[in-house]
Amino acid sequence: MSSYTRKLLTLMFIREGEKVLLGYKKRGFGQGRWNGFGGKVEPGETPVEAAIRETKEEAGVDLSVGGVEKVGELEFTFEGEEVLMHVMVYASETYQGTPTETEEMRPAWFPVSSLPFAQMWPDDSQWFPLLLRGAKFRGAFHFRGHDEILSQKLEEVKEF
Ligand code: 6U4
Repeated sequence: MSSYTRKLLTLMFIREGEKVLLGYKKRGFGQGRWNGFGGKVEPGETPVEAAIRETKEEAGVDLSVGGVEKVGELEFTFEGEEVLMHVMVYASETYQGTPTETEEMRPAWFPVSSLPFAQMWPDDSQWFPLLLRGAKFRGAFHFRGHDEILSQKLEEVKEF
C-alpha cells in the first residue's frame, strides 16, 4: 500500500450567466492550460479563504465568503509520485473588479457551450458538466504524467 503526502489546494470558477471565467496558466503547475484560479492552502487559513486570496492574486478579482459555494472535492495522484493533491472546488456567481492579467494567469471568459477542454486538465471535461448544472461532486483521478488518466472515480453528492 502506498502512503501519500496530502496537499490541500483550491480551485475557483467564476460564473456569470452563460459564461465562465478561466485563467491561462502562464507558469508553475499546469502551465499552458486553462483552469480555475487557485493554489495551496496556507497554514492559518481556511480553504475558502485561500480560494478567495488566490483568485485575487491570480485574476485581480474580489470575492465575498457569502458568495462562494463549495461544489466539489477532487483528489489527484500521479504514477510514481507520493503527493496527493486534495483540491476543494468552489464556484462564485458574484465578483467585484475587472479580471486582469497577472504574472501567473491570463483570465478570459468562455461560453459554457464551448469550453477549451483540449487545453484544460483532462479530468475537467468529466466533472465540468456536473459543475455547470449546479451539482456537487467528489472525484479521484490517477494520472500517468499530466495527460493520461489511468483510473478515475466520480460521483455526485448531495452535500459534503
Ligand atoms: P506555486 O506555489 O506558485 O509554485 P503553482 O505551481 O502555481 O504553485 P499550485 O500548486 O499553487 O500551483 O496550484 C495548482 C493548481 O492546479 C490548483 O488550483 C489545483 C489545480 N489543479 C491541479 N491538478 C489539477 C487537475 N488535474 N485538474 C484541474 N486542476 C488541477 O482542473
